[in-house]
Amino acid sequence: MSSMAKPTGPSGDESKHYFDRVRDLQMRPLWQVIDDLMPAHPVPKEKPFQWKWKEIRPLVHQAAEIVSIEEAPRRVLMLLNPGLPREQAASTQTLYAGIQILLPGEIAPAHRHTPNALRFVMEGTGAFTNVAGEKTILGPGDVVTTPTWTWHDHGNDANGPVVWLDALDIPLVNAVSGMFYEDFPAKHQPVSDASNSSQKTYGRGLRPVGEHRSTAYSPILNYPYATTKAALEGLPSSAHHPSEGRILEYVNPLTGGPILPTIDAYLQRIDPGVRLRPRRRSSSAVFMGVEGRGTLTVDGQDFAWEPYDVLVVPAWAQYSHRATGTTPSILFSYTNTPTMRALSLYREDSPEPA
Ligand code: 1HN
Repeated sequence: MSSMAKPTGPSGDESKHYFDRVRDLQMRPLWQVIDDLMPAHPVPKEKPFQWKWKEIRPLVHQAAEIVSIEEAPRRVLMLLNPGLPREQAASTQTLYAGIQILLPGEIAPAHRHTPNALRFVMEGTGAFTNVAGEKTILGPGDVVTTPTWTWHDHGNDANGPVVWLDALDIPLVNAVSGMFYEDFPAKHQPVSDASNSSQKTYGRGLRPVGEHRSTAYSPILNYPYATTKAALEGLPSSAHHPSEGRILEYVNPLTGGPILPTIDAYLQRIDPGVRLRPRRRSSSAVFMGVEGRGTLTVDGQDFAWEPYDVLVVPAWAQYSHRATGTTPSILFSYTNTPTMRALSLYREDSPEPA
């Protein structure tokens, strides 16, 4: 908003008395701050940031030596944005990211909460997640949903550790005072289905007739990596996004919309050597390198990434991708775009490079 003429008023002691009195009564003159309240475009508190997997991986594995699953029922190192207060558990102002490790034989007991979650499996094959009675075995690259208020527990029957990225909307839920949490009365909830039936039905363009389930989130529990990657490789070259390359969104097949009510998620592929067009969005995003290597430039800052590095693109930051390896660059990402759209606050554009 443009500056208004600042009214002249009493001066000296009289003026000080006035402003002290205003402050004492829990008021503040709008005219002193209006320009800061309404900048012309979003000025998010989160900063562009990168966590390098080669630096954080040893600490994730050490966590499993330092603390037992009984002491830490979710053994997670949170990825905190340096621009945000540590107690907010925030990677962006609305999104959380953390890395979880579960050793063979361990159980992360069943509970439910209002924050929505999804997971991207990084290391280990054979652990499982049970969400609302459906149990699925996890492998690297699988994307698993844990929608709002669904019971969920994890276990590891495999031989080695399993490590995954947790994506949640915790800062958003706290900002609107929407947090509810409950423990399940047993470590594991009963298994009613262990055959990936949600994937086999809804993931193939089918739906059970007469079923009335919530369309607020995807009915599919596990989007396996092999399937998503094959779809990505099979995309025709005409399906090329100018700023993202070949990109697929994990969707709710009942609506064609985002996988979760507050979070959308993507897998993309950029051919070796390609530099894509800059872009900015009013949503914030978290990217994770999966295969190959690349450089993500955010507001002029270059972040060279390798697999499993995690990167933050703040709201309205201009970013662009470059694939710098000899093999294709594959990235997973999630954003708060569904939240912004629901509030009629989503915008995007592709400014010319500075
Ligand atoms: C949670 O329930 C999980 O279920 C992971 O694996 C991360 C971070 C904060 C609060 C709850 C999980 C979480 C979490």
